[in-house]
Amino acid sequence: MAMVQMRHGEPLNDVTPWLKDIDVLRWSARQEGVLFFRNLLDAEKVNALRSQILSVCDKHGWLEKGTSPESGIANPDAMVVESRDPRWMAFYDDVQRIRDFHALALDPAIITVLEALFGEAVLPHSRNICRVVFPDSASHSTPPHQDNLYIGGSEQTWTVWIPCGDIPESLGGLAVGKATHRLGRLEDVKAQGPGGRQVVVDDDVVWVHGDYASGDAIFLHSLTVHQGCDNLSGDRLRLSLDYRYQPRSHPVRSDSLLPHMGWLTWDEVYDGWEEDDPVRRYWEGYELNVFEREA
Ligand SMILES: O=C(O)CCC(=O)C(=O)O
Repeated sequence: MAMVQMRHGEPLNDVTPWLKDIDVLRWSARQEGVLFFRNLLDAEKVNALRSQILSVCDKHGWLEKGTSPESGIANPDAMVVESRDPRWMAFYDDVQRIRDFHALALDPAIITVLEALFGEAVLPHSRNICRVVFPDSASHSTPPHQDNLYIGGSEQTWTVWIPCGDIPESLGGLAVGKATHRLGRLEDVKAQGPGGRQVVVDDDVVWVHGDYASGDAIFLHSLTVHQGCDNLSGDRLRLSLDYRYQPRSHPVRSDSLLPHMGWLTWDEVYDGWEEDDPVRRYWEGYELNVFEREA
């Protein structure tokens, strides 16, 4: 569905200085359910991953011929949306095989923030997500939702959403409903777009949004409502990443440790990687309380 209208907005507030005062960081996390960090990650590293994902886009014919791949200009004849469309599935399997896509989820800059927030060791879920949004696909923008619906397990799970390249507002970043985690689990209904469900939100929600740059990261509680903004750029692909984390001592649902979508096994994802790559199955060395999803 196209994004819901945002009557009240607030700009992205960089909380990097609060890393020096963990009590303030935790207080803000509890109050607002969202933490935005400008330039938390090495922008060059994020851009290098962006280039790899764009190469996959190019391989699948999604980039306009004769343009620089870095600019991410979409092939106007190739609008594909996230779904079971075989074109999307073939593309997404190739993205899941990118080693640096999984490695970025383990970046020490992210883990350090979350260790401080949780006050204990972190379990990065390995079900890492990449989203590629075509221009003129507003009817399929990610509807407002709470990630807990999809993740289950600990409500103390946080998502880190990362723009993969600069995402000015016109390209459609992420809008986050401030303090909406305090509303608890909201009713959800069927909707178009990734996830296929949306929560019903009041008009008085204050949406935090703005221009994102490569290297930025926004952290949100698993009950914080958020939505993808429409890509109104006219011609560019919007690339972003969603990684999830929880306190390691909390129960984790088994599918949080499987490749996103379940179209590939880990052995298929890891095909061609170094045998001793520490990114492979890193969670298997942890003592975890894993439970199965109810049928
Ligand atoms: O990038 C987007 O459009 C939204 C992604 C998202 O909200 C999610 O994966 O939970």
